[in-house]
Amino acid sequence: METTLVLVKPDGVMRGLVGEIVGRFEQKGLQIAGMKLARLSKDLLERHYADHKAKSFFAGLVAFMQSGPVVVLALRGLNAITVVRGMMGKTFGKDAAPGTIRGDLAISSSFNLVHGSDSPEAAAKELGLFFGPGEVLDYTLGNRDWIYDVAAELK
Ligand code: FUP
Repeated sequence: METTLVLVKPDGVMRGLVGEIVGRFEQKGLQIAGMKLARLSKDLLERHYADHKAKSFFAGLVAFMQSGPVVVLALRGLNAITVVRGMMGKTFGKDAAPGTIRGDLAISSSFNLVHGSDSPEAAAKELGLFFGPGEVLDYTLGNRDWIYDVAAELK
């Protein structure tokens, strides 16, 4: 089982797409282990996007991420990091395949609806940045035994 950090970005919140986006993850079988609405500080975003600090789009990206509230999610499941990245699609909606969140719901080359951690190391870092102690929960989904072949997959 992996837990990954997902953000529904300000364009997703402002366009009323939170339910659609979170619903896709739920329908896939991913478990919501943490979820909250937040306004992100510049300091947090600079730490989150530290790898992009030298890029030309950095200032615009930070401004966009502060332009409205975001939904912060911790999603848990088998291969959750890779599964979520696949569901998001390519970085921008203009390039992303139909069937993906960005491919179905976005067309911009700046606004792209969602963020998802891209590696186990990034997930650990980002979950620590966005969630405080006790905000990511352990519980068993009521339909878990129909999402997974528990005996074979969750040993
Ligand atoms: P992704 O992992 O698909 O979210 O995309 P990246 O990690 O490559 O980029 C992180 C964020 O930087 C993207 F969500 C959007 C932004 N970005 C730009 O605004 N312009 C670019 O040319 C590349 C990325």
